Amino acid sequence: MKISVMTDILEANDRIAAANGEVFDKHRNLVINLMSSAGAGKTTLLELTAQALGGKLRLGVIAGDIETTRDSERLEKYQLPVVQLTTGTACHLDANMVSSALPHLDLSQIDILFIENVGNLVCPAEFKVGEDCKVMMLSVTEGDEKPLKYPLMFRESVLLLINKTDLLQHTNFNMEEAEANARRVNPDLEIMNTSCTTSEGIPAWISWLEQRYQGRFGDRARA
Ligand SMILES: Nc1nc2c(ncn2[C@@H]2O[C@H](COP(=O)(O)OP(=O)(O)O)[C@@H](O)[C@H]2O)c(=O)[nH]1
Ligand SMILES: [Mg+2]
Repeated sequence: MKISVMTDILEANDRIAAANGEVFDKHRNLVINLMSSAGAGKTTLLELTAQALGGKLRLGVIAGDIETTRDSERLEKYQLPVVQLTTGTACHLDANMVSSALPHLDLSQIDILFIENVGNLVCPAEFKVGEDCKVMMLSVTEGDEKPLKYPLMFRESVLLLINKTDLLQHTNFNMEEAEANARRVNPDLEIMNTSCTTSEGIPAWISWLEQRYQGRFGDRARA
């Protein structure tokens, strides 16, 4: 007898993710599952996003980490509702963990909810959490071959942010090679180059978010 433990786990997860998705739809929340390896710049990007978009759209964050409330402390400075999930040993957020955060957020007061996943280039991509879409970051210090080595996250994402472009000159990261590798894995992937230090690409990211929100829910005015 063959027991497909992973299949069962993912099916159970998908059911909870679908229920989360219904809650998000009801509240007109655009939910972005933001993934990367540790240190690529997710929290820094969210800090910049809060500065740029804070007055226009109401943002909220669920931040996942193995330990500590460091990220939520950084983000709370921007007057955002933030819930920190510490996973203990788990290397990703799953739908059940995200569901447990929802009672701590007033979703009716949020337009875009970011789920900053645990820093890991593998596991987070396997789990739906009820998001509208997955967005990933790859920083130029990580290597341009990573899409080929860790294809799932690149395949599952709709947008790839290649971050830390300010450090390009100090690395052997080849931008064209990285983009070609990413598109080999996912031909539909949108790609933007960003630097949270120089703000290169940040306006394009902000426009992308605004358009995604509009495409999903129209104008911000609520029914
Ligand atoms: N040079 C450079 N450093 C960055 C950039 N984005 C983030 N960092 C730095 O990278 C480190 C990790 O960033 P953080 O946002 O905590 O990454 P996270 O683990 O993905 O949330 C911090 O020291 C940031 O200041 C960038 O675009 N350029
Ligand atoms: Mg972080």
